[in-house]
Amino acid sequence: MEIPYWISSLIFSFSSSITSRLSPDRTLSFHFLEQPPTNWIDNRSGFTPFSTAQREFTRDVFSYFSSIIDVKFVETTTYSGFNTIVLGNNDQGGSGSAGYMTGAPGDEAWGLFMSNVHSGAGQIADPKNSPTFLYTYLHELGHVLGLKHPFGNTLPILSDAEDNFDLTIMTYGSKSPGIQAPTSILLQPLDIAALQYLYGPSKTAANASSDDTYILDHNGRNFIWDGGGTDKLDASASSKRLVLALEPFTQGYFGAAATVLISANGQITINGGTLIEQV
Ligand SMILES: [Ca+2]
Ligand SMILES: [Ca+2]
Ligand SMILES: [Zn+2]
Repeated sequence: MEIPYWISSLIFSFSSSITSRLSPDRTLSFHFLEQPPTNWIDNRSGFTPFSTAQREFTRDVFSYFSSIIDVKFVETTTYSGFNTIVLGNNDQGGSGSAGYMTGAPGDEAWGLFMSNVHSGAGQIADPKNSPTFLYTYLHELGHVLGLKHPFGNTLPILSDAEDNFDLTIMTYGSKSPGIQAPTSILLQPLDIAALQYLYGPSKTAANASSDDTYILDHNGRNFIWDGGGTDKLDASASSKRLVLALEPFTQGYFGAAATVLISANGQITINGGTLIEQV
């Protein structure tokens, strides 16, 4: 199956090496480092453990991710190499870096490190209410789970029209200065589509245990996902021509023809792993 641009623009070439870390029962471990392992070189500069508030925030974030993708995140008190997402703060120098992901092939760890100097220093006590921390943390965790930037030199990328915070937290937002990053724990439609391509939809989300009807909107975006049950798409509110495929990764549309952008009004797509039974 050809993967559409709105997913391939957000997936690392090595994302399968990340998803292969998932255990057979669909668990990923995460671990708050108290100190970096002695054999580490790259990530130990100025290391400090996560604060209590950062740990509470982290548990909330993983709980939210579990409501989107079919992964259980389990906190562990032991560090066991590449099966465990590690979390800590360190000194990322004077560049103003707020955080970074590690976990590409060849890296010494899999996880994320938040800055504890300069602008990063202030967020440690109250991460929930630091917009910069909140956005950076979700963005880096997106990287940790296999998402890349939708811009830059690693093709494919999104067009400027879709490279914005309304569609993905993996953007830097520079193409659309008027659109701000989320200020609460939130993934956007293209993040969800890409993560569900990698992991499938959550089996613990509310929609996984209910029979749901999704109203298709010819005046809005239609990114459809559902974790289980007997589910229906309803287009009865529109009298426009409708072309619709129930296979994931396709583009349906209201009107005469599909538009170039999946985020345009009246376009429809069903995410990977979602089964819609009725129209
Ligand atoms: Ca359902
Ligand atoms: Ca279903
Ligand atoms: Zn990034």
